[in-house]
Amino acid sequence: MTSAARSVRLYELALGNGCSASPYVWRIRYALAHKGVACEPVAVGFTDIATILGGRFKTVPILEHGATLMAESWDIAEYLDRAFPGTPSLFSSPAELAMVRFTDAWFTSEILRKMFGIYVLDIHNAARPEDRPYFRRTREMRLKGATLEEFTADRGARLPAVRDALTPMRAYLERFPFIGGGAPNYADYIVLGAFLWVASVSTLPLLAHDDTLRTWIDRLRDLYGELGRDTRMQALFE
Ligand SMILES: N[C@@H](CCC(=O)N[C@@H](CS)C(=O)NCC(=O)O)C(=O)O
Repeated sequence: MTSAARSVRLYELALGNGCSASPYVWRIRYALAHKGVACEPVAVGFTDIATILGGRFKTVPILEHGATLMAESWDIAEYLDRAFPGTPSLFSSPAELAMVRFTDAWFTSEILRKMFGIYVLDIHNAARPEDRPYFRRTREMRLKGATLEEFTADRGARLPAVRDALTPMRAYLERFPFIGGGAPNYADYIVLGAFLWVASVSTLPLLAHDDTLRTWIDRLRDLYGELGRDTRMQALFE
C-alpha cells in the first residue's frame, strides 16, 4: 500500500462542548487540510491521553498513519511533508522551515504564554467535568501554587500587553495577505491555531473590535471549507 493510501487518524483534545481545545491540534488540522490529506478525528479528554495507545504519549496532537504513531506537532508537520510528497508542501525549502521556526519561537514567547495566563481558568471551565480536577492540579503546579482564580483575577488588565505584542503582525499583514506571503504556510496555522484555541474557551474577547487582524483571521478561518468556523466558539473581538 502506498504511504498516501494508509488511513490517517488525528487524536485531538475535546472540551465539554465538543470543541477542540488545543492550539497544537489546530496547527495539524490546518496542515492536513493544506495538504489535502483526509483524516479521521479521534476526540480525547485530558485524562484520556494516558490511557490510549498504551500510554505512550503525554500530549496531543497524536498522528496515526498506518503503523506510524507520533506526537509533537513539529515532528508531525515535518513528517506530513515526507509521507505525502505529491501534495502541497508545508515547507518548500529549509529556509522556509527555519523562518517558520522563528515565527513559532517569537509567537510562543511573546503571545501564546500571555494567552495561557489570561484563559487558563476558561480552559478549566470549558474542559470536560471529569478532566477539570486533573487540569487544575497540573496547571496550579505550574503557577507555583496560585489558584487558577487568583492567577486570572486581574486578567483584563493583561489584555493590552497581548494586543501590543501583536503589532509586528499587523504591520506585516498590511503588506501580505498571509504570514506565508501570497499563500498561507505553517506559520499562519501556528498563529491562527492559538486564536481558535482562545475562541473555543473564551469568556473575555481577546481583541478590540477594530483590530486590523480581523481580515487575516477571517481569511484563514474561511479556508478549507471554513475549517476555522464553529458555531460553538466565542467571539474573538469585543
Ligand atoms: N510540544 C507539544 C505540545 C502539545 C501540548 O502541549 N498539548 C496539550 C494540549 S494544548 C496537551 O496535550 N496536554 C495534555 C495534558 O496537559 O495533560 C506539541 O507541539 O505537540
